[in-house]
Amino acid sequence: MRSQEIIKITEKFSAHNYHPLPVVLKKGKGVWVWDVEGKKYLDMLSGYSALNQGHCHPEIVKATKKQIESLTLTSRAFYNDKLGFFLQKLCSLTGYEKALPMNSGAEAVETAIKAARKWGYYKKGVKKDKAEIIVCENNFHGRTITIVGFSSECQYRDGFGPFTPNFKMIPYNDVHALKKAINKNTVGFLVEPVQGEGGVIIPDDGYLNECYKICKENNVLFIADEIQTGFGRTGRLFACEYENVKPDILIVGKALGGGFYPVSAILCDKRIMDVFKPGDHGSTFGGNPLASAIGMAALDVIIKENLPGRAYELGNWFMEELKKIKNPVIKEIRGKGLLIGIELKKKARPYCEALMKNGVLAKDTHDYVVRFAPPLVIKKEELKWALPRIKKAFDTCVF
Ligand code: IF1
Repeated sequence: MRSQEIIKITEKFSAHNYHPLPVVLKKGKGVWVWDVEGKKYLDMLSGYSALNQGHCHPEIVKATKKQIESLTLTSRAFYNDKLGFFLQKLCSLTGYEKALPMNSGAEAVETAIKAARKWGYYKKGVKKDKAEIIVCENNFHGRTITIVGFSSECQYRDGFGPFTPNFKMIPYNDVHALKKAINKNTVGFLVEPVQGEGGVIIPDDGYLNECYKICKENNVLFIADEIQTGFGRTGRLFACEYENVKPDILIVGKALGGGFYPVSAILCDKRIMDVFKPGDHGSTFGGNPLASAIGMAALDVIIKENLPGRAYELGNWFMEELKKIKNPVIKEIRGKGLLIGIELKKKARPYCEALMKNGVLAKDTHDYVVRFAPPLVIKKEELKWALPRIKKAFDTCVF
């Protein structure tokens, strides 16, 4: 069946909550994907950084096949033979005492919010229902009612109220604003080390470290959402490492499932995680044996193939190459590792359509930014293959 027919069926039966590029993908391998007509594209979005390991990584395929034929789900009403080892690997890799496994990123963010609030009441002594969490303008932490309730993006909130109270919003990259916003009821500061959806916004050097210190001084939990920036994307295993910050609660997702399966978690030490007692929190699929087997394989690939180091080296080189593309429509090129944004003076969508015609798949964010976030297994030759096609898209796309 041709793309157009498949698009028609999809549009007929699917909610219109997305406006995809008109390409119908059928196969993925490494950094490459093919549409139903057999055309090949370089994937420069990687499922929004859930595919750091590339499409259908053979090691993760092997682990998935092995597990899927033995045990996929037990619920947490019983133990299974994979979860403990998965969380042990995750904790030893990140340096935390405990992990709580969930599925989607938003679920992990909600779990972090619950942990911070409960810690506030039972450990910090905040009065019942008074706990406050500080968030940043231009944040993206997921799509639940509580999370969009503290979004600054009108569209994400429109028609979904009323929202969960006690979230305070401050400007991103403003240390003083954090200091001013903290009071005796503040239990946490939730922040993305780089605002991905916000348009690849990178804070000043020292911002995260300064905020971390302020949180420490005020007994406030520093909560890092590394769902998109984690597992090598920005050139370190976690973006917070650039500033020697070890968050009180680390939120992870996306690439933890290697693009095969939704796997997310929060990581923290016992002094926080122990606020959860049996029955306080849960999830049907959280920590299932299939997710755990996939998660272990996904982590092994990140380490064995040195994905953070690759992102660092190739990201710096690629950014410099992109800066050589001189085109008046380009306002700014910014990025960290292989999380790169090209801010345009015009709407970015037509440029993404032109890129698609040239065999490069990328997505616009916040209307004016083209985001380049390829799988971290990408080779320099593949980026070299992309550069003239990216240049051509900018040079030929006149609208
Ligand atoms: C969409 C954005 C990216 C995230 C961070 C939590 C979550 C995400 C930092 C929630 C998810 C996804 C969601 C997807 C598009 C994509 C996205 F543009 F929406 F913001 F990547 F930038 N924290 N981001 O980036 O994780 O529940 O989705 O597993 O909603 O359109 P999730």
